[in-house]
Amino acid sequence: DTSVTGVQTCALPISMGNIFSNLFAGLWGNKEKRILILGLDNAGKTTILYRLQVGEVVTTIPTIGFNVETVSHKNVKFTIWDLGGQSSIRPYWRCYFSNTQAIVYVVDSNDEERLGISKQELSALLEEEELAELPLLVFANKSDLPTALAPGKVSESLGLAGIKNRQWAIFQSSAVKGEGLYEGLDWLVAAMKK
Ligand code: G3D
Ligand code: MG
Repeated sequence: DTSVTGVQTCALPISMGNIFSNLFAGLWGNKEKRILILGLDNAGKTTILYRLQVGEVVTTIPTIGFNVETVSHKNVKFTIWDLGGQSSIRPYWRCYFSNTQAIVYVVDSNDEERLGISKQELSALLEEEELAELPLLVFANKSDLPTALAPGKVSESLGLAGIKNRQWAIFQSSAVKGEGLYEGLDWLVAAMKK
């Protein structure tokens, strides 16, 4: 069982390949939309983005001093940064919130020690007014490692069951093996259409 969801969903078996373009094809017309990919450093965010092969990831360092990575694919812009840094930059998160349609939160399911911090960062994120009601996809990443916690355990540690007023789902993934990513995104696209 690879997923625990806050709504009734089924992960359809889908083949890899060019499926990603198909997922997003014709979803939103021409208006640019944003998907945020966030989580602690070392969770696997950048690896996931490269694994999706949506294009060249561009790193920028705004004057406020944190790395923001972006890649655009059709009219969808993926924006990534590491949480868990200084709280002084938190007000600047908002600079990247406009036009956001969905949140992807990535957790290293082997990093038990930092699950508490990861939970706090997620809670802070979900309190952001501009992100209210947006669907949340959590990747319990690095599932290929023997010490990986089951997604149900990760879900419990993050307190996902307490999330109100948004659709959410957690999928285990291995960014290095390319497992679970499309299943998760398939759920997310369906959630965004609702
Ligand atoms: P971040 O962007 O969230 O900070 P990265 O994380 O994508 O840079 O990944 C951090 C490290 O974890 C990288 O290792 C990367 O290869 C590894 N990693 C990412 N996803 C997985 C996964 O699913 N399984 C395993 N086993 N490792 C993963 P390095 O050694 O390059 O620092
Ligand atoms: Mg990174």
